[in-house]
Amino acid sequence: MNELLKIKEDALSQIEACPDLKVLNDLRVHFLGKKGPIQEAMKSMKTMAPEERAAFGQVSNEVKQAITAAIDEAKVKLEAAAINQKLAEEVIDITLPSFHVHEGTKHPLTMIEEEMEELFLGMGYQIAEGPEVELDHFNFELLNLPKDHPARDMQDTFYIDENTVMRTHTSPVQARTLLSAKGKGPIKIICPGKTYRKDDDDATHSHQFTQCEGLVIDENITMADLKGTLQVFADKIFGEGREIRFRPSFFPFTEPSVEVDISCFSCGGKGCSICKQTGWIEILGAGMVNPKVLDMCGFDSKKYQGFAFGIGLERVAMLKYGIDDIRHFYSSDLRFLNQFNRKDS
Ligand code: 2U9
Repeated sequence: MNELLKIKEDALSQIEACPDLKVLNDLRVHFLGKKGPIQEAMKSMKTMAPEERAAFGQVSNEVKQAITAAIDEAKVKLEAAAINQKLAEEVIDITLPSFHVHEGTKHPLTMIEEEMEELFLGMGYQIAEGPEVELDHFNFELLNLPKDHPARDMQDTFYIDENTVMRTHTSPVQARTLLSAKGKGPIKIICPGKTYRKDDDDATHSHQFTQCEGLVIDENITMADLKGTLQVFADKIFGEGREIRFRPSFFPFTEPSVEVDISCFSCGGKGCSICKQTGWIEILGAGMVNPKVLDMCGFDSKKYQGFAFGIGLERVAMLKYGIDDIRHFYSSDLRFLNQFNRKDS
């Protein structure tokens, strides 16, 4: 009996001093488990007289109950203490200032591209896209640039293999669109996208650059339609009141072909450093679609005419935002990119 009471005393004092739930569980296993001191003490029951055994059994049950109750009580306290400690450790000071979240911004070329898309979608155009790795057939042949054509030298080309190139312009997208229309107009598309030429990179050249070409095919399309369309473009992108002028030029895919200038948006035509004192800024190339190209792309050139234009988006962005080096667009330099953090764009 004394042994049992000693076990109880020992257990209760250890439970009271128990520092955490893990130790408490160890105590439970020790005192109430099959190999614990109570079970050990109960082995002596075998040799006891029946009355003594009954009394011993009752006391051992009371000791077990007392230890179980003490453990349950300690468990509740220790659990509460553990939660309180966790809460204290995780306390958040809501008065502290928050971290500044650095938001990404639109790339200036994306801004120009989206501005162009919005403008031309508003005039009823659709946006067409195509592969950047392109067959020679679509990039050159269908655009009136056969293999021996000297004008191929105008476009230094990255060849993947004999028949495959990195597209040198987005014109193959138009050729593909014409072919899938199977000779039936009208067609009004713009084709923005990446293009590649084997140039040495410098302030005005980049081996990878961005074009937005446009194509309109219908019956009775004239150069006046081209000029009106480009006037809307000039006003929207460079500000109301721009004048435009055509100068004769040559592209194999258009005939006649023109270089298009706009009156200088900086000096209004008087002459300044931006327009090199001429009052005019060359902005894009354009022309009436060469009937040969129409025929090769499955359109009857006696019935249909069309105009096309090609714009280098880096040039537009450089002029519009006063950027002096095309390589800035591809440097990923945050000092450059963060200047375009406009909330309205
Ligand atoms: C088809 C028919 C005609 C696309 C055209 C230009 C004129 C042009 C340059 C501008 C600056 C390229 O980025 S740049 O160097 N492009 O001047 N592009 S007409 O004419 C086409 C295209 C497809 C079927």
